[in-house]
Amino acid sequence: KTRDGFHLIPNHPITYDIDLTQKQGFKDITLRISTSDRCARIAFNRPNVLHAFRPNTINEFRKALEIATDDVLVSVILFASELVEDRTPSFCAGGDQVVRSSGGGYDDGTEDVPRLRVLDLQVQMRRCPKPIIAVVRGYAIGGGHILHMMCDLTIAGDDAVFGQTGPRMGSFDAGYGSVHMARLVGQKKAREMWFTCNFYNADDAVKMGLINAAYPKEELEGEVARWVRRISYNSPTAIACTKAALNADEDGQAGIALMGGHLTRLFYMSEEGREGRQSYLERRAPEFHKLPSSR
Ligand code: S0N
Repeated sequence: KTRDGFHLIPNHPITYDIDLTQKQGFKDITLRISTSDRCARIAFNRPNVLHAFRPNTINEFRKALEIATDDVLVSVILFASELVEDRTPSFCAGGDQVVRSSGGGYDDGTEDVPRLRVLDLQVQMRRCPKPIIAVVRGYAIGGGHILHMMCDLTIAGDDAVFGQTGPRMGSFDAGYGSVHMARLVGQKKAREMWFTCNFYNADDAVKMGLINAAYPKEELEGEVARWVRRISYNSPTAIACTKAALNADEDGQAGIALMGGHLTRLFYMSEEGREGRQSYLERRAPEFHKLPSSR
């Protein structure tokens, strides 16, 4: 450990001591927590289809994200994928085209109506106060590419491949998948990615600002650990408020409401906030004038 408290030792990957996958009955994902590194890892686990997602995958992901968000021992959340021997590495190959329905969404028989559940996950990620880091090995394609863009940071192995395929296979995301991409890489590059459906390697992605860093795949887990330790050493409230501010720029009224929620939570902890509640409970007029004015 260094003087300011975080490990700089390379190749010292995170060890996970709690595995909630079975307890939660997850079939399409895994969920593990490291109490020593204050980190949760949610990983796609459908290697036979390059971790393409079906509605059940997304519903499990949403549940896992809720668990990680509410866990007071977790400071940083990783979105990753399980690596399986003899299978091509992949982060996520987007929506599972086998269960894409002509009824206006994806239908794997687990819900009454076909839905685009991944859009709900995107919003949940924006509202999550904790930093979410995408750890990308192999393909991040289509809706899988959008999910990495929705993460606060993306760290990739040198085998990563990024791209959209929608206009080639009859799909598009006219929400965050387009607008947020343009904020990340600029209008010209975003139009290039969507209109051509070209794929980009990890170096290209770093250069265009699509991801934060790329490492040789053998070193990725150790480097991810260093990012996690560096971030989880810092103030969670400062990070949550900064994330909300950076998102509010794009999220309009919903973004401002989230910022406002953080403010109210902090205000509740102030002398002024406490005096308001106390005076009500004691059936007396509030004595805000006796407190130092913060204006
Ligand atoms: C990734 C590609 C280029 C890899 O090619 P490669 O290495 O040759 O492997 P394959 O042999 O093609 O694949 C291995 C096995 O995996 C299966 N598979 C791969 N991707 C999918 C998939 N998306 N759905 C189902 N199966 C998949 C292959 O079939 C193969 O299986 P086997 O071994 O049995 O033959 C290449 O695989 C590729 O191009 N994949 C398709 C990528 C794609 O187009 N994804 C979907 C894009 N669209 C979305 O994601 C829409 C998502 C969405 O829900 C949405 C809706 C509204 C608004 C926004 C969104 C959003 O985008 O988020």
